[in-house]
Amino acid sequence: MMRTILIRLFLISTLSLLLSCPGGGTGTPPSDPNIGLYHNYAEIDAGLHALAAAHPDIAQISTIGKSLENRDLWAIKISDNVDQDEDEATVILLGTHHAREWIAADVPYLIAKHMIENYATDPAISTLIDNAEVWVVPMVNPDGHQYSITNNRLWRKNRRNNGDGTFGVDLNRNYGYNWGGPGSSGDSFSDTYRGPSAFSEPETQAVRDFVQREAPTALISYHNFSQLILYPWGSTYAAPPDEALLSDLARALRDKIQVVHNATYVPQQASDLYLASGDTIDWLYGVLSTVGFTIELRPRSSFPGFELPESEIQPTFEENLPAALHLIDWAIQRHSTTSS
Ligand code: 0X9
Ligand code: CA
Ligand code: ZN
Repeated sequence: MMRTILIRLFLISTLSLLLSCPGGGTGTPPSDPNIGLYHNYAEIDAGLHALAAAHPDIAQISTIGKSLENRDLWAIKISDNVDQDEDEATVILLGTHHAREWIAADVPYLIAKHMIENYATDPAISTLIDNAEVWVVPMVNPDGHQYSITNNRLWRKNRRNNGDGTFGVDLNRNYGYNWGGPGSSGDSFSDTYRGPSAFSEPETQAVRDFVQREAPTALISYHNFSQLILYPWGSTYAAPPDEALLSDLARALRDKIQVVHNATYVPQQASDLYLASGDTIDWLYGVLSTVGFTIELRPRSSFPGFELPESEIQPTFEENLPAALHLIDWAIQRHSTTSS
């Protein structure tokens, strides 16, 4: 009798543990805001400022707006004559729209750091920086990221108080192209809640205004997980007008990633993963006709899912660096043939 109860208790607690952690890990809130080798908001803030202070000739800090909880959305611009807006190709790297996707902040942050710190010694990098304006915004959703550290490791959305007892809007369903279409939810409790209207959130408004101002030639939005390189469309199965160009570029990025640590990232149209409406890349491509990719970083599968061990930060950065550099190089070529 006692044994049956114990077994039952064991089964119930195991089951509820599994249910509470769709990412496959423990899902327990870390008590310490220090997240080891991952960078929290304060560390990225300080790190970006230190980089700009040490390399004022090629790196400049600015804020593109504020989050709902009033955190600055920091951007670092990397270019020669960094204080001038030159007629050069512009490439934007965006990180962490989704709170629990910590690696998606570290990868663009480490790419920015690497480019700045190797400008003086690596001719391939100095050529790119001399001919392009690279903007990196490592954390589009700092409020959610912080909440995923302090309260709920698997939090996804921002921290909007929806006024009905629920919190959060999915920033990657809040952009204003085909907003409200398939693969987004009108239910405020849902993890893919699109918000009350397109661009209802200060974070997506800030990205919209910033991207429109800078008019990039190409953009990457980092997410995890699954190891995918996704190109538009995401909200329809229809082929994008530039399908050949987009799939060729996605395969080139795949190859650049693969040679580093032999990791497989699969290039595909975003809707072939699943339909989702209101994401960054569909808006970018649909409204501005700009080439963009969602890169889903490590790991490959739901074990360990979002809870990627910190030992994988460095290799994930290393394999994504040459892909980002390749896209910058591509943007420089494209800019030189489309302008003048
Ligand atoms: O669902 C998302 O927003 C992205 N995946 S994640 O697991 N990081 O949340 C993918 C967005 C890509 N767009 C489409 N599939 N339409
Ligand atoms: Ca410049
Ligand atoms: Zn994501």
